[in-house]
Amino acid sequence: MIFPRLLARVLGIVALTASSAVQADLPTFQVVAENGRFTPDTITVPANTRFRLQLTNRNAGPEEFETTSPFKELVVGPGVTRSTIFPPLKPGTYPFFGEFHPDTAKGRFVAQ
Ligand SMILES: [Cu+2]
Repeated sequence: MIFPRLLARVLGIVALTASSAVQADLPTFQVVAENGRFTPDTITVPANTRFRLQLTNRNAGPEEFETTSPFKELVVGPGVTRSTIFPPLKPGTYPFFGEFHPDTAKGRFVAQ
């Protein structure tokens, strides 16, 4: 039976397209890691809304962007940009840090 399989494929493609369209609409926040710091170090995000963090690493070596609550890790090589999607956050302040520069790479999301 070819038709059900074809239908499933078409539906699968539609579902994929729909979910990537939703992701494209996410609020996106850019952060640069440079000289062992994050810029900006305070990022105001909408509360109760998924969002994307896009990190560009201009350090000489790798950086690892990390939050403990919610738990997220993003390892980014030098000269590389990567992104990750955060779950909806309740209003509040959520610290983040760079695991490879823990003394200087510190910041926070402020969800409001
Ligand atoms: Cu880590």
